[in-house]
Amino acid sequence: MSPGAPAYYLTTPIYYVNDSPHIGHAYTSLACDVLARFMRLDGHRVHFLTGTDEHGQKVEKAAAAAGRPPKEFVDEVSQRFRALAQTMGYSNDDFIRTTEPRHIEACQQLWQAIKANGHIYLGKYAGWYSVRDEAFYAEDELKPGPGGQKIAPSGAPAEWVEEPSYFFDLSKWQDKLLRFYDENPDFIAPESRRNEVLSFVKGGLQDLSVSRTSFKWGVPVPDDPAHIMYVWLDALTNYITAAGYPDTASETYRSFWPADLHMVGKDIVRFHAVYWPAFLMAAGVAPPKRVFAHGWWTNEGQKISKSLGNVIDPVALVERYGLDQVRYFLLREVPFGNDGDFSHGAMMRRMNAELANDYGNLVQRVLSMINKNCAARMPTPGAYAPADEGLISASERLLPAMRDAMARQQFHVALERHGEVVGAANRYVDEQAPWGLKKTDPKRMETVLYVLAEIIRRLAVLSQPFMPESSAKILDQLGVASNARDFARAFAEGAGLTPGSALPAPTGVFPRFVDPAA
Ligand code: ME8
Repeated sequence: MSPGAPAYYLTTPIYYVNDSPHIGHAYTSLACDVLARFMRLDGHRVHFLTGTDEHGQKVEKAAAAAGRPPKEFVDEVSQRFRALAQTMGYSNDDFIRTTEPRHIEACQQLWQAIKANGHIYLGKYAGWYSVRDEAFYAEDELKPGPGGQKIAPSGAPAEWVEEPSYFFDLSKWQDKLLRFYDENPDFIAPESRRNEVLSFVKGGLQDLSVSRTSFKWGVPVPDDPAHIMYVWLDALTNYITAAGYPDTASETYRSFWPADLHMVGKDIVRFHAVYWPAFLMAAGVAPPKRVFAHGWWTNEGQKISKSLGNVIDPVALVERYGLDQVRYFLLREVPFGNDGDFSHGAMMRRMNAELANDYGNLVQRVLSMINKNCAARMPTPGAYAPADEGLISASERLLPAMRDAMARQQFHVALERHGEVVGAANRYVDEQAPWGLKKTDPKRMETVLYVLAEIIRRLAVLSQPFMPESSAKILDQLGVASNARDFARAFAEGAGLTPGSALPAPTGVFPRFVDPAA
């Protein structure tokens, strides 16, 4: 990648290490991974960050419940998130942990910058706090629960807290934030989340408590270590830590900050789209360019929760169905941004219909015909007929169509467009019936098989971000060199397969899934 290539910095949330990773965490990171791979193949210098959020009362309590010192506990659980990243094939460039010295330094520097600009003052917090959400709530946001409890909109219980606290003057940021959203209409997506954030900010903002004194597991406030920083101020700062902050003159910082995209779930949009830009503006640091808040997965119609015992383990899914199959399903099944329901039935339907029958069968039948009828060599095409031109130009339009969908994080649309070209290619096979041409018109048979091999090359180049292993297998079987698989080379004028080149024996790429329980 040339140093002059445009930079692209994207992040996942950093996950709490109070518990093992589940499908929800895998989903957000997967979406980022696909985008990171797409942008790399599309000529960008990508920095893809994920990591773990290791401070705060929730993690401290989880460590205590496990009977372990917090540091020992977070070391172990963080490792599980790292292992998940490997199992899922994530291509992250960095993995940040908030207990690292580089991060503690960045938090303290950011605090000092906000304070030096006059936006932090000492006071006393008396109000509601939910440890599970690590969030403060106003009285009118809470509902009564069993045993006189107060329940937050997320369903988490809140408790009354009274303690000395530093405050961030969030109430003064309403107009500046509204102006910022107005000037940056793409800052929050999708539209529904943008509207939610706008109405929250228009409703008026209260100063935010940004330090706690009743427990110790966190980053000490500079010059007043009896206070530790509010875990969200600590956590959000990870995004600039990993860009090199406070070294704002560094090459990494200048290339990658402001981040191009923070990908998050809809549960934490307020922290990312309200508090975070306000903190940054208060410190004189540019806010990120975009926050995309995706929807929520349920399991066979039920909320996913440990107490219901229906947590989906992504590793078990990958073992059962295959990595690329899981990657494909999660991003194809649900319009990105909407809520979605996981079901094994839907998983099997998609992998059998769209991967095995449509994409897989296209590849397999074309490669087998070439192997059998063209002596395992890439056929030599003659002049193209209108049907050939039609299919070739549909595949040419696919790159810009997918690029457009990916720029809007519409992963399902990118895959839908891809599936349309697969469908068109399968129809072309049926219409051209190359198996019947061997005796009647062998030159035409070669042209048809060449056109198909060429379409498959393009389809496989474009499915790499979603299904890296399977796409590589297809490209290997077509004899495409590994340095000719990025979009610029694969779609350059004159790029194509080499007639007469020897091809390996074809092997299936997308097996049909037979349900052992059926
Ligand atoms: O909130 N469906 O961490 P967290 C879809 N540490 N996505 C889901 C999901 C589900 N059922 N469950 C979880 C935190 N997620 C903070 C973040 S960032 C500076 C700090 C995903 O471990 C989704 O991305 O609770 C959600 O936002 C995130 O996991 C919450 O992870």
